[in-house]
Amino acid sequence: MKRSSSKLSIAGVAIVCFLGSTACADMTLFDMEWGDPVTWQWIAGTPGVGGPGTQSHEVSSAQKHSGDFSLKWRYTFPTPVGDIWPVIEMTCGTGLNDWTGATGLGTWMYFDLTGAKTDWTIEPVITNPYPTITGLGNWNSGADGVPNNTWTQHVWSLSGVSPLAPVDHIRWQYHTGDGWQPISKSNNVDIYLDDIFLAGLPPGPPTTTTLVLWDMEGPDPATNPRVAPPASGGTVSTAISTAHAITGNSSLLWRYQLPENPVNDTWILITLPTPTGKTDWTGSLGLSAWMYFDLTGAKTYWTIQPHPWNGATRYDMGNWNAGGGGVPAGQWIRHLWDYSQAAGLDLANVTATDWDYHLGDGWIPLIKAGNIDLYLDDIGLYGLGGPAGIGPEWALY
Ligand SMILES: [Ca+2]
Ligand SMILES: [Ca+2]
Repeated sequence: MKRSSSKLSIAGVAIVCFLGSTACADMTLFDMEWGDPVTWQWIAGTPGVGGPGTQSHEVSSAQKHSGDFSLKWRYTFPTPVGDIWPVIEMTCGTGLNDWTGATGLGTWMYFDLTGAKTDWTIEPVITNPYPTITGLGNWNSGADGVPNNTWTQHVWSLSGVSPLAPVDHIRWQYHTGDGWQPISKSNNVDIYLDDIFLAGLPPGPPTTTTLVLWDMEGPDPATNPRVAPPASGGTVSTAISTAHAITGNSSLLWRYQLPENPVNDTWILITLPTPTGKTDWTGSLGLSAWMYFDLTGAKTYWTIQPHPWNGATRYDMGNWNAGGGGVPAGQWIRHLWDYSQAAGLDLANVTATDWDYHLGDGWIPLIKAGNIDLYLDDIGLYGLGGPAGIGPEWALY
């Protein structure tokens, strides 16, 4: 499935001021007017009381804090439930991943709990590379006396949270029931989010940009796909594919055909030569890559790690562990690597980048046969000053 082409342009960025503010110092990351920035998943629930239910989401006009739309998150109960303690979670990109200078992360929320009797808590968790995961604290509506069915704003402090650049994802965790007041309704509980914003930033568009080196719209740029010993064998191939794309029509499919079932702890790599004329990476802060892991039927952890080359030297930019970060397969994920672990890398002449991909990784073996597919798209340099024609980083969403 191709990712929707919803993009947030500079013209679409809203600067929101609130009562009492003397300066316009909040920046909206998501106004939900332009498409769905969110991927959603269950992370936990309490089975046995009517089952775990289901959740869904859509951009909706039913309730909105600004404009015409908000993001509606529906939790459907199969039957009336007693004291259930579901934890549901959604993940979205950050829109703008350089949060330097921001003092808080805020959102507007509307809880349609008509017919329900419950408290609810919500907590954003932000992730940085490597990954660093920081919970910003639960906010409990009951304790704060906030009624349902009204738009409510809350700001979580970013004081002491570091680093604030880059921040690549926000996970929103929502608890209800929570042992205080059980949910006493059947059918749906609807949560609306709108105008997720950073507080404390000066107004104006960000300057951080991404220069895409590989958009995977042309010939396959990968060379030397191979399984490195002592892996369990199998074959690795690459091809340009139209099955998934974050932008344009295609991405790079990196296929690992498993030799047997199961396979334990293997790693493979591909090499992407730096495009001609773009070997000077001076001024960038790191590498950005979009990844889509099709691990359908597999149970595994996986890590990915870029290694830029210059001269005859291969540099290490650090593992990113998707399993440890709780990132699911079957969706586009963006990750940023900065150069802090690539000591000595000469950014003026980067000739290629190896991409190591570990599967299983000693923790949980693969339990499927057939193919493991990884799609890569829009690999580039982030943090550049913004050469003409290169869009703002949040335009990727
Ligand atoms: Ca809106
Ligand atoms: Ca593409």
